[in-house]
Amino acid sequence: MIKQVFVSCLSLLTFSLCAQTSKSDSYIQKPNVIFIYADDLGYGDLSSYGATKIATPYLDKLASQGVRFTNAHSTSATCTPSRYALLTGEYPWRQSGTGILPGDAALIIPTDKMSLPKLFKQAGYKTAIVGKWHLGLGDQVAKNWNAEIKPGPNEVGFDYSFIFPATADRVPTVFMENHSVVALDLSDPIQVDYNNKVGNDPTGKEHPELLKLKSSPGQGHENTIVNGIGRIGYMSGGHKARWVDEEVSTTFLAKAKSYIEENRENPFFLYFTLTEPHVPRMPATMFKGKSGLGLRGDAILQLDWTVGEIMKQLEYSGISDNTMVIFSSDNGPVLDDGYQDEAVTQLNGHTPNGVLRGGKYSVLEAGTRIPFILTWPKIVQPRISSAMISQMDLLASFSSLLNQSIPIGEAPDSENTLDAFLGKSDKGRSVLIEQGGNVLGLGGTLAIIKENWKFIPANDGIPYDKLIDIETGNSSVPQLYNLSTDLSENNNLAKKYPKKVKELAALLKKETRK
Ligand code: NG6
Ligand code: CA
Repeated sequence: MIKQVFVSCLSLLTFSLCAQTSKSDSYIQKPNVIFIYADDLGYGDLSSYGATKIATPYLDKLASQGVRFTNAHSTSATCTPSRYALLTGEYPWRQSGTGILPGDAALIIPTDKMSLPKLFKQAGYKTAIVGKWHLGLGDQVAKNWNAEIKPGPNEVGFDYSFIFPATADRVPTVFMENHSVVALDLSDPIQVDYNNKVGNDPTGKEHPELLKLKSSPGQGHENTIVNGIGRIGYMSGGHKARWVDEEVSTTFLAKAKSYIEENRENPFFLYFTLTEPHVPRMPATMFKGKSGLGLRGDAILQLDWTVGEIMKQLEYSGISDNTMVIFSSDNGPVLDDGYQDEAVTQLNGHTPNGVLRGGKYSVLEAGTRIPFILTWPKIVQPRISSAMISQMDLLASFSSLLNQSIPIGEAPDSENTLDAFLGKSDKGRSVLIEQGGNVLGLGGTLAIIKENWKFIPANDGIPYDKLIDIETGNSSVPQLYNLSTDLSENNNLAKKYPKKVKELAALLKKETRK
């Protein structure tokens, strides 16, 4: 097709056809980009990553059409810091206040900071976020939810936003379109408070008999009840605006699909951030009971189906060939993260971690080594890659693909590993720092990986969190693992290789001081 246009351009020598040629060429270089972000999906949760107790056919198909990475990382073992790094190209632990945010937090990304969506805008793209945000809104905690709230995702670089503010288990349980709550009713104003009860809505603590999903003892989630589920934080009002959990994912899907169709003629970047399988797991009724693994498994089936629907939409809009779809997760898996949803009792032998040790909140590999699939039918050949890549590197890599410069001092930790992302090279980054966390939202231990050697410094954190049944990776002695032969981090080689320990300890110090 392009060749044909080029030939007729030569023969006719008309300016308009020549212009068309260059437009087609540049369009090839400007794929639409959809980044699909799952929430708490583990390295072993997809059948394309070895799961045998659950089938994820749509994601498996995606994996078979592009590069499936086995050594891909989020920066952190919890949500807010991983998302901060993805969007800014900066390790989150360089800034304070980047731990798990409450639902009323102020925006933590300065609006004058370079960001992934701003890079796309600079390159002439339309940009949108549809889904979970969890990076704060407005310039202070106290805010009027019944008026416009700024700054937020739009000021960080998204032309269009349709989000929920924090997590599915935190108030306010409402959608926001650009600066306003959807279905706002000024006669029933919304109030949010994370310290004191507001309004008369029952709480999970006072009225556990009203819950359709029971909270786990000792794990919070017993404040305001919305849709039969106790949440973290209190809210009152906004009864028409409150979401129904079973509809959250399909609402996001509908928005994403229409955004794709409306923008099929121009390059766009869509940051599509789904909530599955984060708690509370309450998928659409058509998925309930379908996986045989309880609601967590059902939520994964819903996630898989949603990805399939996006792929169908791309076909329908006629843009699948030149659309890059990236699928990943913000941190590793957890079973009981605050609700008794049978994730533990109906696990049925499923291993959300795959062969990895640890899980969400952990500095061991299962905390931050996550599924990562990249497809771009026109350009990328299917394969499996073991290159070490980080979500944080997308910013510098897209700046290279799109020929855009990043201002000096911005995105300081983002490395251009474009060839690795496109499956053309096995060389990703050579050094990576991983950040653990904990349920209180505080930044956790930092570990460093260099050429498959991983070092975790001695620290005084708890080694095992019994509430969530996860090994944190903390230990009072230094740990050294050779990931090329011991991906499960079973053999601590620190005593055997003191020189390696010294080298990596020094490198970690140097990198964190930068
Ligand atoms: C923790 C919550 C957990 C989950 C997590 C955020 C408790 C005890 N646990 O504080 O349920 O909401 O925050 O998850 O409150 S994340 O994936 O968004 O980081
Ligand atoms: Ca998460």
